[in-house]
Amino acid sequence: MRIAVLGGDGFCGWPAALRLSAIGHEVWIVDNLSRRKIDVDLEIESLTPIQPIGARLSAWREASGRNVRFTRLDVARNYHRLLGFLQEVKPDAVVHYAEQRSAPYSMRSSVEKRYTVENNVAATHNLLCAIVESGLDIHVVHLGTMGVYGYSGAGPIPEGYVRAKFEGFDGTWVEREILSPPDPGSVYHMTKTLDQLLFFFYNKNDRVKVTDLHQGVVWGTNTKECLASETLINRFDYDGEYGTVLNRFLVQAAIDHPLTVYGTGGQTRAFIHIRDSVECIRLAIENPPSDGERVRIFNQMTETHRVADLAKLVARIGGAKIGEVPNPRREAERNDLIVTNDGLKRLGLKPTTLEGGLLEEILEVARKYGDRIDRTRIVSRSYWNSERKNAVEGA
Ligand code: NAD
Ligand code: USQ
Repeated sequence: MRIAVLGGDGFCGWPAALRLSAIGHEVWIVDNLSRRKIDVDLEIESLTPIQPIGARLSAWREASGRNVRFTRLDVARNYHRLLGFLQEVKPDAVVHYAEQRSAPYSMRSSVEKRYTVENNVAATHNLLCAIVESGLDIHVVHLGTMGVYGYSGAGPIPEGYVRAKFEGFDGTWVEREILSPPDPGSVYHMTKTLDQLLFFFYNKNDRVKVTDLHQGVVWGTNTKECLASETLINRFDYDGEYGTVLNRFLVQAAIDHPLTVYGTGGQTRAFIHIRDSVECIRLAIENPPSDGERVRIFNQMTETHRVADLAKLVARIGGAKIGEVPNPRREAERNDLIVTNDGLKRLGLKPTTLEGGLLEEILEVARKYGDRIDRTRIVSRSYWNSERKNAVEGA
């Protein structure tokens, strides 16, 4: 297949682009390199020494004999270039990773809030609009988030839709299957709930084929393809704004920093290893929805864990102390989370779990690049509101 990977220079997109290329698909990466620019602005760097995109692509050519092409464009702002790209390349599928993905970054100030909404919503809308204008039959595989549902609720979280009963305009009771009610916990997560409505409309009106993958927190770093040469190494964020919880704890353990458990660590979240994340993209692309099918939604996660339990596990294997940090986020102190994830398993996903011994491997990566870690950037400086800011700074 011909596949465009929007956001293919990022943490999830880079290994996915390489895997799709390795198994014989023709791959184009589209990226505006905004994530690298944010690192410069925040004065942080990936734990791993990621190489410029040109060097990455040459190394891949050398390692695999395959060509991945690159187009630098801003999906949210360069509409006509995006349309021209689609008309020229005529991809069978577009994997859409090209959004600002950090919840803490999206809550830093009005600047980052507005950037996140403008970037993410415009990127998704431009893509849908350009597909319709091109007249091409392109399957959109979008990376959404488990956070669209909120993190608790009555019973297991379904895959996208719920059967609802509500009072209609004329007072009679109506029963209908609707998108699960959105309950975002940050400006970033809110953009993903807005994306869902865009997909709903363009699917209903223009029959655009969409698979929306509601992904949990991704952990791990490299895939088989990224390990083929050090130049192909994947991004690894550990800082307070972009690092995600399990990868952060492993880096903290590697440098003897107390693990930054927010509040009591009672938050339960859904997780997936980067290798499974990449495999899910392959499964979604190779099994597109049929003509006229509604937006297909899968929960892309393999297990749920409570933050306090993750901290205990990392403390045990990495010999770290557990710290307790006042929570900079406005979120429930404790929640339970049960998630349905049959869709991707039915397509063939074999979940990689925490018991698989992969934590040691990540600790090794963290130790190997330990001299690149800036301890001053571990603590998050993004607060959900002034009450949270005062609670953290007061402590
Ligand atoms: P990332 O920031 O590492 O990668 C995103 C890439 O998109 C970057 O290379 C960035 O430069 C690019 N980009 C952003 N806006 C763009 C635009 N307007 N035009 C062109 N390129 C643009 O993030 P990631 O961790 O790889 O996440 C990828 C996607 O997966 C995101 O949409 C995110 O919401 C979703 N996701 C990530 C996780 C996770 O734990 N990392 C979990 C669930 C969902
Ligand atoms: N947490 C800590 N200590 C830390 C960092 C985080 O206790 O040092 C807690 C947070 O309070 C939160 C949980 O760990 O309760 C998860 O936080 P996270 O930073 O790992 O993940 P989150 O902000 O939710 O965002 C990440 C990705 C995002 C994706 C989302 C999936 O950055 O792109 O959409 O995971 S989900 O969480 O399922 O919504």
